[in-house]
This record gives sequence, structure tokens and C-alpha cells, in this order.
Amino acid sequence: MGENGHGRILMTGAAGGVGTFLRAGLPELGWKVRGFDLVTPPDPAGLEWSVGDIGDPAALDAAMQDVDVVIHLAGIPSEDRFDRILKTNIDGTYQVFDAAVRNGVPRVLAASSNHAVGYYERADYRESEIGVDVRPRPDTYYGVSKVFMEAIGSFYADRHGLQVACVRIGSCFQEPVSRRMLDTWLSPADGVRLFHALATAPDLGYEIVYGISANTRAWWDLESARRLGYQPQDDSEVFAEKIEAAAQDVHDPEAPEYKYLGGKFTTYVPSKD
Ligand code: 15L
Repeated sequence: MGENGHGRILMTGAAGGVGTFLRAGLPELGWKVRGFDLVTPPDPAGLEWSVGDIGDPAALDAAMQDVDVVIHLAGIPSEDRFDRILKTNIDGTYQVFDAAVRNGVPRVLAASSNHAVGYYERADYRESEIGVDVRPRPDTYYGVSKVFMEAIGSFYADRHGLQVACVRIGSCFQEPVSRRMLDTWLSPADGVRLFHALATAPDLGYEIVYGISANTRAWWDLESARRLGYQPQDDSEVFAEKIEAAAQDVHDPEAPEYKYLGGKFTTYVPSKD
């Protein structure tokens, strides 16, 4: 148990971008965090750490001992060749969910992505916000792997009673750096608040939530996240003037970057090598 009695989190991909924010913030809220990644970062700051590959069931079994919640962040973080996505994001995610069930870990919080629904158009949601129950419309093979993640989470929740939340993360960076990110930004502090809320939510069955801050310009429905206890504190609007001043181009609402929920991912084609 952590200081406030929340228990231990195993965080796959803990050395990555989102993992670095979360492993810095969650211990302050009373969690013990055990990182799991291919590498040890230079700053594991007193955390438990397991070096391993999510493709290796034995490494996962060892890392999942005495764990209360898995936060699964590991994977290729953007578009890539299908064979690579298949191995790391699809098979790797299967391995993580399977190891959680095998080792009796009750709850998995998985980093899905806005790219699971990236082909939805902003113009169709002028009067409303896009919900979590729309048909998946992945914008890349990467997005397809996130739809798989949501599907195996649902399957294991129904089959094994695993408690699962899939977070369609927007853009989790220190600051938003483009007009699109004024919609999609998840501040690091709100990221910590969100994952803490999901880790502690009572009676979690299976849920999909959007992972963004309380952004004035957002058109994604935060109802499911708020219902589970998420109270975002940040709003990208404070960066709006800075972003507009730095923008080189004239704002074009028909440009994929702005038109689609998934932005430029909708037109990106990975290289063959
Ligand atoms: C993602 O899913 C990526 O992992 C991240 O690097 C960003 O590109 C983000 O989406 C985004 O849509 O901004």
C-alpha cells in the first residue's frame, strides 16, 4: 500500500512521454509505482523498475506480482508499418491483458487514443460533443491497434470480470503546440488526475473515456470520465494567443489537421522500411 493506502500500480511504457508524467505525479497521490519498460530511464527517482518487453509473458508475470492496477502505456506511439504495429501494439496489448488476468490483477487502465476515432469530423459535432459510444473510425494502423485494445478490454471485462478503462488520450504534452491541440490537449497534471480517478473509481466494469483537459474549444464528451471522478483543472485556452501568434499558416478549416478529430494522422502514410 502507498502512503494513502492506494496500493501498487504497474506501469508499462513508464519511460515514455505519458509514462514520465504519470510516474512523477501518481506517487504524490499515495501510489507505489513500478515501472516496466525496455529501458530504465535516467531518473527512476526511487521507483521500483522492471526492465522487460511486453511481448515476453514471463517478464510480465514477474512484474505483475503484488500489483493492484496496471496502467498500460507501452507501444508504438504513432503510425508505423502494420507488421510492427501488429507485434508491439496488438500482440503486446494482448499479452498485457492476459498477464493481468493470469496474475489476478483486478484492474487495467489502458492508453487508447483519439486515433481510434480519428476520422470523425469536427463539422458534424457543431451542436453536440462526440461521445464514447460512436462507431470506431481509426485513422491509421496505429488507430486500429487502439480499437483492438478497446475490444480486448471489453472481452476480458465480460469473460473474466476484469475492471477496465480505456482512455482515448488526446495530446498529452507539457503545453499545446498547435491549433488542433487547443482541442486535444491533456495537461500532465490532468493526466495524473484522470488516471488516479480511474484507478480509484468504485464499481468499475468496462468504460471508455476521453482524456483531455477542460479545454474551452474541445468537442469531446467528458461525461464518462467525470462520472468516474475526473475533475480536470486545466484549459488550453491560456495558450491560444501564443499559438496563434506562432502559427505560420492561414487558418484553413478544411485542412485535415483541423477538419478531423485525428488531425494529420488521417493523411499520413508510413514508410515501407
Ligand atoms: C497519439 O495517440 C500519439 O501517441 C501522440 O504522440 C500524439 O500524436 C497524439 O496522439 C495526438 O493526437 O496529438
